[in-house]
Amino acid sequence: MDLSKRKFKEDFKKMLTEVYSMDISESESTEQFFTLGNLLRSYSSKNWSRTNQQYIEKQKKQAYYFSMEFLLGRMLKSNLLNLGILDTVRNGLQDFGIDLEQLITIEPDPGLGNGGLGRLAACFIDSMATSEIPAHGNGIRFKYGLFKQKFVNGYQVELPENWLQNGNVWETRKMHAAVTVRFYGKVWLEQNAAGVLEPHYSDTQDVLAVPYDSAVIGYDNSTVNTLRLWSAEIPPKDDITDYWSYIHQRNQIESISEVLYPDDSNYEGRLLRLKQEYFFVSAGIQSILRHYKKMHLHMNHLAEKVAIHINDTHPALCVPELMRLLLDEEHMDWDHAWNVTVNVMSYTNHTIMSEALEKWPIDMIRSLLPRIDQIICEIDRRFTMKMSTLFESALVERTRIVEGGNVKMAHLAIIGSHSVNGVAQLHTTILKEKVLHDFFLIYPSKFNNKTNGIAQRRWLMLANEPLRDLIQRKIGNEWETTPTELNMLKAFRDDKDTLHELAQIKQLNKERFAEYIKQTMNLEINTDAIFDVQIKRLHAYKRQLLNLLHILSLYFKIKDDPQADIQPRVFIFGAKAAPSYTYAKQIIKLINSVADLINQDRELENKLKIVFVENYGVSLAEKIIPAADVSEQISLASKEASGTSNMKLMLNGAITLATLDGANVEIRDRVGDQNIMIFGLRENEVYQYYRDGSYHSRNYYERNPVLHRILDALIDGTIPGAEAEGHSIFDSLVQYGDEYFVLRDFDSYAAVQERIDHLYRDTLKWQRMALINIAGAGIFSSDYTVQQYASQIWDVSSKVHPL
Ligand code: 26W
Repeated sequence: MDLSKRKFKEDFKKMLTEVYSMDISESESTEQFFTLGNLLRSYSSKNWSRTNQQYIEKQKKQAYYFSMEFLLGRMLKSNLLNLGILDTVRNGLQDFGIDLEQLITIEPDPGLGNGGLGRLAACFIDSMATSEIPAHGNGIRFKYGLFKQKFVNGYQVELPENWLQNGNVWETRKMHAAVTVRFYGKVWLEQNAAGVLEPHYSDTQDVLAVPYDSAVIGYDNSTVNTLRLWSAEIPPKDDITDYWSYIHQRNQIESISEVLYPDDSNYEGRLLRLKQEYFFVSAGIQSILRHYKKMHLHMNHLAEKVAIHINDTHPALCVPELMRLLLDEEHMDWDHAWNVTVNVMSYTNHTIMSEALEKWPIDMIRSLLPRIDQIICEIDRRFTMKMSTLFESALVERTRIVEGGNVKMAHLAIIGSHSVNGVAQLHTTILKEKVLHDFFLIYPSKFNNKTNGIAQRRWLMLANEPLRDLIQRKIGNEWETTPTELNMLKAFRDDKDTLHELAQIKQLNKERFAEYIKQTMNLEINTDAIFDVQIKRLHAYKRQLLNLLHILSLYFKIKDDPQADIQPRVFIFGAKAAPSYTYAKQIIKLINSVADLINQDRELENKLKIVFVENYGVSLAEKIIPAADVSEQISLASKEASGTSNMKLMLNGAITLATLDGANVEIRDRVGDQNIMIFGLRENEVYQYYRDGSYHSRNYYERNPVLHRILDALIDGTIPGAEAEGHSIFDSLVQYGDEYFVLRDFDSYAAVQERIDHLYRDTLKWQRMALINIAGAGIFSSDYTVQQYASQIWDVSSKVHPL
């Protein structure tokens, strides 16, 4: 938008007076932040309503991205950037003596997600608006986001994250768009006068779903889409007979949108979670149908105007819920309703970890959602009947929805969708050949790949302004909307000045990060050291342990020979563990104890440090990633569906140290073997071990003296404070078979780490690798990913054409 500094300053002063009756000298950061937020709302409001109007007038097909999680991060700077007024506002505020960077910290970081899946949804809505795709987000307005993590004596402690405490400037409560969601009760079918079966309900518990809408502002265009998050409330009543039972009921209902479940890739069959899933699914679909009806088209044509995307299985109830509405409210017959439903729905799988696969006890569904239960059973009946004529019965048994007293949500999503995609090439291949092979036999054409992506606006333009400036000076700014243009940077691969500038920028970012660590953790870190970063959820398959064992090997090397020729390193960790995931929490404690041991040892001063940041999340990622030299992507091959921090770190010039897992494979294809550090078992080797059962981790302990010594350190008192954790982790690796092949991959990992040690000493060579990584990262922009979803899955329009 066009905005002069003079106009902005006027607007800002006026808004401050209107909202707070204050002038600038009296105001504090909080008032200034809310004023700026309100001003941005007013700047985008015209385009927001215009965008919606245009969608209606042109009868545009629209896509709705249903996701339990949207891990947005702070929105102030992102909105300023996308409106094109970041510099104007920064300068204008400066004239008032207000520092934008300080103001930004006033905004709470809404942690409405666990990790990769939630952050992906946030990158997607940014990219959809930027690519002018008519698509919106649909989710839950959790009162409490993912817990705040504290370390107490090295242990993770969880605290509530009350992000709404001071209100959320970006949202608008839309009371007129509220809908009712029904739980429990009895349902029966009766013929009406026209002879059609109609469902009747009694004794239901009704919940009012109230939407809160936020603007999703496109970058450098006039598209403003909507993120709609639902809040659960008690429906208004005018005859309250029992006050206390009313209060009790209200609390019970409000608990539905109270808190995000803190589990990542771990399914727990909690009733409240099932309520949450149905709640936002039912509210979202009802609201979509309401909107559709304004176009006065027949429900048979729904799939021509509406696409619904199921982000992992959490919203899989979309399938029976749309069926319910089409059958019961719109009186369609089963076959037409089913045809419409399958054409509307599409589904993304985000994990092959079997413990993540949702299956709900059918009895639980029957009592909570009686009508949905009937519809699921009917879908299952028709599926098994039809498939039995085409496939062997064992296959039909393995693929049916209701089995062993459980409803398998992935099966429901696959059967009810026209498209099923994985999130990286390798992941999709594993789905087709292994995890979902049975379904691939039945529905080969449903399967497709959409490799994940990241929003380069947040992860480069905002997080790393010095790098953005350098790129702009070298190749202009076409890449901002056509990210593969970053390729042009390759022309500078042998340009010493450019490489030196790159090195300087990295150094600056490292110093900034070091300063932050000094301030927040009172820890000094050597900025000449290699900053070696592993930031992601704590999970055994991601193998933070492998990293830690290697750190211990360096520790012994230096202790044995203080003159050892080792490049100084700072190992940076950021990770939350699910509160119920004991093993992951033990690993956190162990890392913290090793950090204490190493960080307090004067002999290791400036050579080795461990920084385990508390409460890792989007805002911390924005500080760490620009400062990273090495990106640790070391999951056991086949286990990480894609990974997305790998892409963010690459885009910021870190060198990837990786197994050939998830999107790492595609990163390697992009930059070539010389510019990435690959190690470890390949996916086929892992499966070979599974087949022949020939991995015996104890042999590695017994036969490898380096490993032997490191593992002994876990149990012989070398690491004070973590005796119990050390023993339990030792046992998991040596005694109980080392499920994720940590010991098997150790040598290969240590060997590439040593190569990194040497490579880093040649600054020009290192920066050349960094440059090639930055140049190759464009293809991993979520702009391309969503453009592919738009054209290949949703069949909705977009501005930029896919690759
Ligand atoms: C019901 C418990 C539960 C909770 C969350 C099961 C599964 C999940 C998510 C699917 C876990 C997740 O976030 N998966 C990650 O998704 C990212 C985005 O596609 C990928 O980059 C990561 O590799 C994958 O682990």
